[in-house]
Amino acid sequence: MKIQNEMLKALLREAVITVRENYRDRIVVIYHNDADGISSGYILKTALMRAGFQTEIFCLEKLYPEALKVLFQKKGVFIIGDLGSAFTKLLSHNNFHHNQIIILDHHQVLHETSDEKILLVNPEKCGYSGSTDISGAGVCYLFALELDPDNYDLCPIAMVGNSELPGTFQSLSREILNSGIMSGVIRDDETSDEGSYEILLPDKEWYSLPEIFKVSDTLGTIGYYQEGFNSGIELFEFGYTEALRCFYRKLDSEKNECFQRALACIEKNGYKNGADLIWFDAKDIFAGMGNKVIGLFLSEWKKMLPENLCVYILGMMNLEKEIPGIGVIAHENKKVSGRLSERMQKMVLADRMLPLSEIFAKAAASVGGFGDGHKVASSAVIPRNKILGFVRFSEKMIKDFEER
Ligand SMILES: [Mn+2]
Repeated sequence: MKIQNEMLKALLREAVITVRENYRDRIVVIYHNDADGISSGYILKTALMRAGFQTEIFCLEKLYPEALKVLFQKKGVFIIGDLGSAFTKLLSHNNFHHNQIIILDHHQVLHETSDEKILLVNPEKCGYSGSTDISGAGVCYLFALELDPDNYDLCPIAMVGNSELPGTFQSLSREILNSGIMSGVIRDDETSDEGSYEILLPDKEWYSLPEIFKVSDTLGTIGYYQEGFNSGIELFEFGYTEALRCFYRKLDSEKNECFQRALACIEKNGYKNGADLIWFDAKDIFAGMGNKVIGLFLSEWKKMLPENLCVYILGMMNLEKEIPGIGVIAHENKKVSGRLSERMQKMVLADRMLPLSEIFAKAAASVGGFGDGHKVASSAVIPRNKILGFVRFSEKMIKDFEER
């Protein structure tokens, strides 16, 4: 696959050179826990191992400062896949050994970093959209190709990550797809609708791309506190085994039960109405599940809301005190997730209303938390007792924007 964009090409080349020049005895890979993140982690681990680098991999659902403090005690090159773009300040601040950090990501870049120890590889800097053109795994795959063109067999995994993009594949994700079809690791799914694909995994079996996306996402997010991200890596390494099918079905039914409980709670107690936004605090309904579950729930809830509603939709849940693979951290935090009703989504995409990513980053910072995301879907971590502050700040930002 040939990348036409000179700037992106140069960034990828710089990333590979930076790894080679700074490598001593290990590379620490940090990856996100959803389908795109696990795809990123698998691609990085595999490509780096093939190139002869020692790697250690860690899955994080958020760049918690407490987790970064533990991880940065290690010395080495750090590569962060599918998260980090909005958090270069936080990374600089916790990087006390001055390790070299390379971010391979597609989330919105809020400000360019001046820290020379951080290399931010994000196609958004090169004129692409991280919301529609390429995923984190897509970026990791382009990096893997730059490391060695023989890594083209990782293309199916890049497409698992790209499957989180809305609509049909376009731009860079389309080019990755086409190159996979050309090299025979991706094919049309003849049993399904137009635009549906099958991918070849290392067990030499063909699988439905949407199915592998859905399964890896559930393993990593719903199963986060049961180390489902390791099962996700296993899925890419050994295929969709009977044991993984069992685990997936268990997680999926647990999730559905909790969705029913949350919807029943809204039915009974209602939800909160603000100016241009509505919100629901699920509290401990999703205890034991990774925090993406609240975003998934919002997407379900959104489908049931009246069609003419034009609002930002917020959902909250309490966060666990444990970070798998890191340990227990002393925090009393909430996860806030944001989505848009259909009408509001049209407004935001036409730049007639504020993108969620901007609201979440600023509103979270205003109450001592942190947030990021994409225009139409975002998340934040804030102190438990700061929900109202977060909501009020968001409302004020929206109002100021409308009155500008
Ligand atoms: Mn992603």
